[in-house]
Order: sequence, then structure tokens, then C-alpha cells
Amino acid sequence: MSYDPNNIFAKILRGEAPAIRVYEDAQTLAFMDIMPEAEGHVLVVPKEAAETLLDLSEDSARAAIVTTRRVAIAVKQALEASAVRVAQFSGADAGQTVPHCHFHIVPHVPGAVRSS
Ligand code: DGP
Repeated sequence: MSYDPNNIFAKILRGEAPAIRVYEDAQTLAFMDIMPEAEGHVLVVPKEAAETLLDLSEDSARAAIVTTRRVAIAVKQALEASAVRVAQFSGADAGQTVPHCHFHIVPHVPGAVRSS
């Protein structure tokens, strides 16, 4: 699978493009989604250069899901959300638009108006 090193998430990882970063460790980065489906929509990206979850090493996949869980817990608590949706799209036909593996964390806040 060819990986485009100039995709926007690769640029964010290298610090070449701006993002509101909320969590980082050796293997992962989490930042706010620029087109949020709801307030508090966060993206978690593994630092490994992989286009989809299917291209990712098992080690990075483990790190990404641990970060996703940690951030989802924090987002749910911060927004007093009743539930959290975690989504991952692998491939354009599945809805993936940015070709660097990522996980969506979208909190559900009772009574909040969805932006999309
Ligand atoms: P997907 O359809 O799963 O590939 O979702 C890509 C998400 O990335 C989408 O919710 C919008 C978000 N996004 C696209 N460009 C940028 C950007 O430059 N910065 C940030 N923070 N998010 C972006």
C-alpha cells in the first residue's frame, strides 16, 4: 500500500500544519477534528506511517486503541456526555477522506444539536 507522506495528518504529526493537540505519547497523537460532528470530536492518529487500520502494525494498533480509550474517557467526562461513538474508516469506499489511519471519538451530549 502506498502511503502519501504529504497528507494533512502526516503534516500535523511533523508539526508542519496546525492542530489543537489534546494528547500525545511516543506512538500516538490526539487532536480536535476541524469539522466536528459534535462538540468535543477528537481524532486519534498512530504516528506510524499507515494509510488504514489494515496497514498498521499490531503494536501501533494496540497503542492507538489504548489512546482512543483514554481520550474517550476524558472527553466523556469533560462534556458530561451520556455516550461516546468511536469510528474508524479504512478505505475511501468506507468513507475515509484523509489517507492516514485515524480513529474518531464523538461524544453524545443529551440535548446538544448535531452540527452534521
Ligand atoms: P475520515 O472521513 O474518517 O477520513 O475523516 C477525516 C476527518 O479529518 C474529518 O472529520 C475532518 C478531519 N480533518 C480533515 N482535515 C483536517 C485538518 O486539517 N485538521 C484537523 N484537525 N482535522 C481535519
